[in-house]
Order: sequence, then C-alpha cells, then structure tokens
Amino acid sequence: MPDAFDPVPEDRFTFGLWTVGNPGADPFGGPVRPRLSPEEIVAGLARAGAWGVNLHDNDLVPFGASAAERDRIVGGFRKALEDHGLVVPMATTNLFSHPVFRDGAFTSSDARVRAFAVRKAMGAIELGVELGARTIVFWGGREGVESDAARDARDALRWMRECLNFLTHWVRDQGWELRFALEAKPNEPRGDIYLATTGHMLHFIETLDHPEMVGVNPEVAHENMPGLSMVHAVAQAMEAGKLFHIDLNAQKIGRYDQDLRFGSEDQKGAFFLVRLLEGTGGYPAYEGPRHFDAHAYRTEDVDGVWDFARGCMRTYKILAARARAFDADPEVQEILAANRVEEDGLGMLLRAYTPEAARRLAAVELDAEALAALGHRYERLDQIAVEYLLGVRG
Ligand SMILES: [Mn+2]
Repeated sequence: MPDAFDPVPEDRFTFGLWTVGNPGADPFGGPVRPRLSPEEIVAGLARAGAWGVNLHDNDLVPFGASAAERDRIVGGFRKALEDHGLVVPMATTNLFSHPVFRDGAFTSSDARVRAFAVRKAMGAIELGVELGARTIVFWGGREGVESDAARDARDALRWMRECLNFLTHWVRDQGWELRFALEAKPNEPRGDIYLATTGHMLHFIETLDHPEMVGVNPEVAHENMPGLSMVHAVAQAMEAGKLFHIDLNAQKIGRYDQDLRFGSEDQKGAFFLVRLLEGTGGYPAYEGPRHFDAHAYRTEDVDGVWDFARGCMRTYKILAARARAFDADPEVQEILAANRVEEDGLGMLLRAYTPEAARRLAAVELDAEALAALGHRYERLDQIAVEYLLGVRG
C-alpha cells in the first residue's frame, strides 16, 4: 500500500551504483547475487522513487577501457538516465581497488603513483562533468599505513594537499563549477587512514589553496566505527558551511565498516541526524542530496536489494516526520526554552570581548551553588524523543 513515506524524486534521494549494485561479496566469500548492469540499476532506482545515482569512474567504465569503449558505455548510461529521469549529482574516483594503490594514491611515497592517481582523478572528474555531477567526492581508502615505519605522516599530509591543490586549480582552469567533498574514515582497509574523522578533514581543508571549493562528505558508519557522534560531525560541518555531501547508512559501534540500511541500527542517532539535516530543531536544512552509501545484507537476492533501497528512503522520511512532530511539541519547546537562559544580557556580553565587557563580567553576581542545584529535565526530554521514535506520541 503506498503511503506518505514512499519516496518520490522531490525527496532528492540518491544511491551509488556500487550500493544497490553490490553483489554481496565479503572477505570470506564471493558474490551471492548477479551483478546488475548500470542500466538495470538506473531503472530499478527510478522505480523505487530515487532522484539520482552516483558513481566511481570504474563502477561504470572498467579500468583500462579504451576511449572508444568508454564513450560507448557512457552513451548507453546517459540514455538510461534520460529514459528514467535520473540525475548524477556526484561522482568519485576509485583510488583503492587497483593494486597500484596498495600503498596509497595521493599519499603514496612514490611520485609516480601520486601522478597516476591525480591523472585518474582527472579522468573521473571529466566523466562526472559529462554526466552533470556538481560534487566530486574523495575517499582515500588506501591513504594510510599498517606501520608508521613506512613514512612520516607529515609527508603524507603534504602530498595529499599537493594533489588536491593540483586538482582544484585544474578544475578552475577548465571553468567548471565543481565542489570537492572529502570523506574521512579511521581505518579499513588500511590499519590507520590519514585524516581519520570529519573534524580532521575540516582543519585540513583550511590549509588548501582553494578551501572555498572543498567541504566534507561525512559517513554515518565511518564516524560510528570508532564510537564518535555522527550528529556532532555533521553539525560541525554545517556550522562551518562545509556539508557538501553526506553518506547515510548504519553501523554498530566498534565493528568493521558495515554499510547497513539507513536507520537499521542506532535509530536514536539516525533520528537526531535527520532532525539536524531537516532543520526541524532550528537552523536551515541541508540542501544537498540525501545519499545512501550502504548495501543489502548478503542474505538477499535481487528483490531484497530493492527492499533495502526502499527501506533506506522510507526510514529517512519516517524519521523526518517524527522529528517535525518532536520539535512542534509544546512540552519539548518548553523544556528547551527553560534551559536556554540569556538573563540580563549575559549571552550578549560574552559574544564579543571588549575591556568594558571584561569589567562588566567581573561585576556580575553569579551564584554557582544555585546554578549547580538546577535539574535540566533531560530525562523527560529524551523520553519524549524515544516515545516519538517508537510511534506512541504525536
Ligand atoms: Mn562505509
């Protein structure tokens, strides 16, 4: 039965070719599902209600394909996009599968490998531009070490900066209006990956030649693997104007990168993430694509893959509706307002230092014991959130 949570293109949901196209291989066993062609994926995503599809260069064009073969493949893919009304908002480069990248791409100690990686990224960016992509994601899966005996991490950071600078200058020279989004991950496949979190990336971006072109692509699983808060990573990126793209999925803390169906684990984390993205609790909403970087359980056949895709999108919409209801609840608003005290212009006093502000601050009467005695009613507030989430309130 169709309902209000069925996805429609206006929701701007996107999937990678590599997500619904994942045939279920893992380190312990081979594929369990037939490999869907890019055209089949486009048709299936359109049927499921998605808006767009994203790709790595080699999801579409096999490594080493001739120019003629590439053009034939891209032509067929473009026709499928037109036939089914799907867009390609984001493209990325596979800088991790080929053995040439076994010790890194942009951070390889070998300048020949770095040169090969930059040239491959240029080809992937050209492909993305040809398909209409506006965002280029960089996930450096091999940019790390098993042993820090291999290189000084400062060299790795410098080489990474040089490669990204080279690419931003080249993109500007082409006259393309593109934005880059850097995706962090703490480990896997490397023992330790450089720039392990979204916070690391946000600082690194400010050291680039064109920081205004570069933002982040936080992924739920990558922040949750080491037990960090995705909500805080995304909020920091939004506050810095750097949330250029997002990878939605689910993850149990402390495991390998599971890339599970969005909202299938840590529903409370997913709820507060959607609330943040949709802006129901304040601040403008995130305006980019709602991208899912996840795949179906290995137990599934092809029908199960489409159950997985619909599930990601439905859960997002359900959580968005629950977040709207939560933030419209008078009791929620009352508790939040009661905690947000701006008495006697103290908030304003702290907003900008002046010698006069420092003198006034010294003179303010503040009763630490009275403040310490205040309860905050977050038990009540969180229980209300849980009851919205469980569908028994609102
Ligand atoms: Mn992942």
